[in-house]
Amino acid sequence: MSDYFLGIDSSTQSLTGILIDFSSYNIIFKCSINFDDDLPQYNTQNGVYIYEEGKIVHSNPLMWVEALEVIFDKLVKAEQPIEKIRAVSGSGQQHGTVYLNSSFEDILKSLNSKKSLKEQLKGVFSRETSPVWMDSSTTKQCNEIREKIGGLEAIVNLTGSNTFERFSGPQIRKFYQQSPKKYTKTSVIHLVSSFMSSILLGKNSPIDHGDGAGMNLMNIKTKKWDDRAMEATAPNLKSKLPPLTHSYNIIGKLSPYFIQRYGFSQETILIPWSGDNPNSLIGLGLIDKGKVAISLGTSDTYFSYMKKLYVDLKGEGHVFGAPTGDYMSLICYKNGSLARENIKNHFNLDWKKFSEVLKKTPPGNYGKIMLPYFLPEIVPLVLEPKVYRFGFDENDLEGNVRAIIESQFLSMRLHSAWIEEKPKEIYATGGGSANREILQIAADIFGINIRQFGLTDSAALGAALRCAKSYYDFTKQKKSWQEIALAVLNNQQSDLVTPNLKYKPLYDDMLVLYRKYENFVLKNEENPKILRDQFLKTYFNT
Ligand code: XUL
Repeated sequence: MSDYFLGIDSSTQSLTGILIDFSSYNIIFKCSINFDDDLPQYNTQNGVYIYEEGKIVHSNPLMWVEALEVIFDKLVKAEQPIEKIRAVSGSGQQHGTVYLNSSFEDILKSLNSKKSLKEQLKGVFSRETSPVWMDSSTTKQCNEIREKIGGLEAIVNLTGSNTFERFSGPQIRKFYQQSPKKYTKTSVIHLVSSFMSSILLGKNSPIDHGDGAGMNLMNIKTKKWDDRAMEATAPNLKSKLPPLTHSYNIIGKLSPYFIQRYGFSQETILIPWSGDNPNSLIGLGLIDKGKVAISLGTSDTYFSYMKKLYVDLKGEGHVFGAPTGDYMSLICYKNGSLARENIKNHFNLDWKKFSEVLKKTPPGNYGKIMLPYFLPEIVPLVLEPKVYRFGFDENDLEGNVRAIIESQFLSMRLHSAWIEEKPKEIYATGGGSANREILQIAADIFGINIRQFGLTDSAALGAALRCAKSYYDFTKQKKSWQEIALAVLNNQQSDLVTPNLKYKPLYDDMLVLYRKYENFVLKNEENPKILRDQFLKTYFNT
């Protein structure tokens, strides 16, 4: 008999469900709900609400709940074998926080399967909207928490990351400082992942070590909530945080609501939801050393599996828990797909035309360099959005198209240098990874092969694979992570994008130039104009 596993990804712009059949290792159902298009009543733009020129970015937790209901309705409509789904898990955009009042758990425990979730859950929030990972309005709180813990090295060593504007701890502190009454009325604070997991569980779900590490509240070594970090963040926080758990634990059975309403089996188990990046680690099979992934989605991320804990004392990168129980390193960019789309839309291009321009323009882009801070940026930290162009202006179609892509990967190569595990091959995921021309530039800049998969939803797939691992371990038919992840992954169509090594010296030099422009703009260092002239002479004979 077949075993089916369901993985759900609650991401910034959409909610996706993937159902895998573990007898054939195939994905048998996939469905995505786009928040802007499919749930227009919430009035989001790219899944979020943006205030104060991009500094404050929130979303609507009730919208995520409604999207979950739509996915389940679609599973039923498509006559999928819901009663044979053995386990469910999920993936959430990281760092976002959901604030709930004391009615939350009681309501979850007594859900009426004749009524919608949305209808029954609309009164459970002590804060109507949720700050998400795109928010960068907590610099003050970041400084306060870091100072209380003892400075940069102390907070990095304790939590695996510097304090970051989007991280949950600084966000919670801001809420406590600005709305103390509402903070007091908050009984529990969830991450997006553990909030969605709670709904399926029918009570408060624990937070897993993967996503818990993105809060500046968990001790990265012991994987426990840290008293000092909680005290530095907000009073009585300990009583408002759910417990932590291993990502592969079974946290219970699916709530009766889903059994009655959608026809799931009473035996369906739940694996805790995790962050989208830890899930993608599994979805891409990054379970041994030397493998690195780039995810080109709303955020662009660069991440790798780590056997041993290794932190970035410079404070730009992060260490999260990996769903295997080990660690992962990550850097994250806010100017990912929205920055690419900005240029595409500015010149009225479609993706096909965008790719054609990439194909016909030369590596090195005649020395045209862009610092693409359309939105505030995380790496390097830029709080005031502004796009800088050197050697061209905003009307130069070809220059802009190539510059946005080159700048994104030059920045990625530059700021990932702290990660000790040097990649032998890079796996690509996320919507942007479907574009071969973009990946060709990435391969040339890194000088490494890039594997492009047909399936771009590695976070939802990772959640489904985590279900399979826990289910088989639990039913005593233990399977290794390799067996689980590679079985499905090897079934996916994939293509290798090989670097053109002829361009290695050019991109090595361009990287130096890019770094100098970054330092010129952000650290007031010298204008590298002379170096740019030399670059032009060497590679473009001008
Ligand atoms: C990672 C991060 C983003 C979000 C949204 O630290 O902030 O990648 O998880 O995808």
